[in-house]
Amino acid sequence: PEVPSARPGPTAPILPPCPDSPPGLVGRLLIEFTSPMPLERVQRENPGVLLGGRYTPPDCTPAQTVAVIIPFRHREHHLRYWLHYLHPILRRQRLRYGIYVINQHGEDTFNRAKLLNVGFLEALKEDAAYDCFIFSDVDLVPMDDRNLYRCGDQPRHFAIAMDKFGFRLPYAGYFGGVSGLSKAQFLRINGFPNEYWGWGGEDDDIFNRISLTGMKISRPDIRIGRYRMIKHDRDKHNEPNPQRFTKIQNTKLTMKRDGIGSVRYQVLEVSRQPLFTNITVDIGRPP
Ligand code: UDH
Ligand code: NGS
Repeated sequence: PEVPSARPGPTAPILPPCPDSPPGLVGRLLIEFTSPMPLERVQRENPGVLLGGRYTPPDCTPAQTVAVIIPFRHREHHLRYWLHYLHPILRRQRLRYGIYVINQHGEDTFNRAKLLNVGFLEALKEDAAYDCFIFSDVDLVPMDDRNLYRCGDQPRHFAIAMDKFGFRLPYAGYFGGVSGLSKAQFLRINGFPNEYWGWGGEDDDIFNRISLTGMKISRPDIRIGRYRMIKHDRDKHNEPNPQRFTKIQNTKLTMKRDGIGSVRYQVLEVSRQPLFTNITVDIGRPP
């Protein structure tokens, strides 16, 4: 018979550190966006995910706490596919994580990078333990679960082989789609620019910030960093920004004043859904 321990046990079990290479990954995945994806189904299939889209592995202690930040407006059906595919992947990767959808209020011009800055600050308000930030477009799903959504000693670019680019980088300095920075790396570049209204260039500005601060981008193997993008038409109120080409020439000057230290916004609603936290925010409009 079991002999009860003489000493009082700890309140929570002490779990071993999560392994560097998680067991139980499956590798290449079949990703498709054909049949509709009801949220109720995604919820049913992810019972381990806690309110607000939080998850902690039951069997080990992760080294990092990862906030996944998604810039968002009017893409509900993309979000359902994203949640359907990503929750099981992140779980198999043995991550402690939370999902933050940063929803731009109103119909003024979209501003992806500013929403990502908001996500960084608001995730930290939810949980000061976040030390790794993964910034993901809502329409990008990894095709291989060995593409681990965690941070390293350099900023990481995950979406390096997208189907729409023939599974290659479109250009050497491409940093769009899905990227990850530790809290320290993010603060070192003063976060992301707030002044790119409309489509294009903000990811190149972030690339410049990283290079200018002497960091190097880390990328997975090209056979592993594969992505499917959900096909869509150009959104309303996110037209190509005609100023983007001149702006990316000036990152060195602008990054000191424009970034996480200067972001102004107003949170309108924080709503903890079963599979994600939805933060609706007024980020203003272009000057
Ligand atoms: N996003 C929204 N809502 C918008 C605009 C952008 O949620 O109205 C978010 C979303 O996470 C998206 C990301 O910002 O994945 C990047 O924006 P994007 O998807 O517009 O950028 P992308 O380069 O598409 O993927 C540009 C238009 C391509 C039109 C191609 C027509 N065949
Ligand atoms: C570059 C854009 C990036 C964009 C990339 C891929 O030209 O912001 O194309 O775009 N830079 C500028 O416009 C300065 S895509 O083919 O995904 O629409 O991410």
